[in-house]
Amino acid sequence: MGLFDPADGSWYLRDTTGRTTRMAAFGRAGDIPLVGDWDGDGVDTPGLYRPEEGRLLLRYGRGPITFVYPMMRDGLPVVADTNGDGRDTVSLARHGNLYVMDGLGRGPAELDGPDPLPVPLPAGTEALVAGDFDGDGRDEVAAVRAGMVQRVGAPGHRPLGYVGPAIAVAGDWNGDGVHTLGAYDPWRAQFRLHGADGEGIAATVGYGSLGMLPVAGAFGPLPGKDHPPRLRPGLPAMAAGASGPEVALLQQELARRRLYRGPIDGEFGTHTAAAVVAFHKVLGVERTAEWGEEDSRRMANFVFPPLPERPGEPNRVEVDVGRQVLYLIEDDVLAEIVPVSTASGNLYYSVRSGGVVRSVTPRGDFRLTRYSPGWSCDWVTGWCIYNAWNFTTMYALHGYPEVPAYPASHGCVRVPLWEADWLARRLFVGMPFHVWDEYRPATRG
Ligand SMILES: [Ca+2]
Ligand SMILES: [Ca+2]
Ligand SMILES: [Ca+2]
Repeated sequence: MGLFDPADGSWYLRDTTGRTTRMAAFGRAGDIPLVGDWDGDGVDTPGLYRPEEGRLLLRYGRGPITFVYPMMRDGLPVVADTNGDGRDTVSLARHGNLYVMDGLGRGPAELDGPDPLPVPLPAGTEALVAGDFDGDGRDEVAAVRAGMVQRVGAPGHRPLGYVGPAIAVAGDWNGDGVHTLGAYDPWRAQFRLHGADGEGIAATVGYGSLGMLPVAGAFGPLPGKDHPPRLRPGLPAMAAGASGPEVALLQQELARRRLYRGPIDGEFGTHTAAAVVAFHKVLGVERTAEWGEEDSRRMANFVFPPLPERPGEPNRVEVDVGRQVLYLIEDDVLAEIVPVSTASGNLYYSVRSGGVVRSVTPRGDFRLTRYSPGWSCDWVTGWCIYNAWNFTTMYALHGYPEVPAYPASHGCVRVPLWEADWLARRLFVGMPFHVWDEYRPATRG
């Protein structure tokens, strides 16, 4: 196994005896590390896919000579020997389709012969991993979705395993010619090697730090005389005003958990604080805006809460009044978690009705019926709301300057202004909109 550190481009290759060989800097932040046997000599060597430039950079040894190939931009790469000729190539997924490529660094249109047929991926595929999972000498590609790893193009096969929020890799850990899953859990700084059944964990290895990206391969004989990377599970406590690479790592991980949509700029500002509050809301712990000592352990165990299944509604909004968040579901996959503030349940004097009323957010199954972009002000009450999406004639989802961590509105569903801008690009009139206090999945039996 090995780790790529995007902070300085270092590669740490760990051999089976546990010794480390450090490779000179190769790559930078934003690159996706790859490992493969590009020339078929039985030794895996490093490579990088640079999504924003559409480039594949390969090394045939551990030396500094790099070969550059053009590739499609903004894809999800996976290394596999899909035709079983002993050479690894890089296939690419884009827009929900996998393009299997048996040549290096070419787009489907530039391949000899007919274009490869794109293989549809399961909706919400987050990552790809490949290996010879059945031991027939050819690699299979598997898709990772919500932590479950499933072979692509093989419906009915049982999943290869569950890696949870960790980053999946595959390898022949015991040398029997069959690949099994592994995963790197960056919050525990730990590799977990799965057994053949995909379930049992055969071994765990503490290695590296949060922010490093895993690779796995047969690296051949290595000198193994270098220091291993600094072992550091999790992130230290931090709060608004903090800045630096550790804040950027926090932002990156909050974004990976669909809790943060701001820039990865290493500045712990309002947006990062709101995402930390949302993280605490989903967990059901004290809703502070500070990243605490115990939060790294919580993040390591973080899974999305169960949500109601709604056949025929692949795109919808679920407002969880109990947790004070909303879930945006797209293509039946949880796309984003946005903090909200719903009705306080308190009594207040209503200028409009001329009496004391109780603030209540209606529960039930609605649709977004009307969109009012920008600020809308009520001339009777003087209240102004931003980017309002009505789900009844009286109540709307809207942006508001104050979105406290507790229910505070008069009945509407408030979101922070920047989230209202962001949601404006994802919501649509007619979209199903559900409001409930708590969801508990029915237990079988
Ligand atoms: Ca090789
Ligand atoms: Ca091949
Ligand atoms: Ca196979």
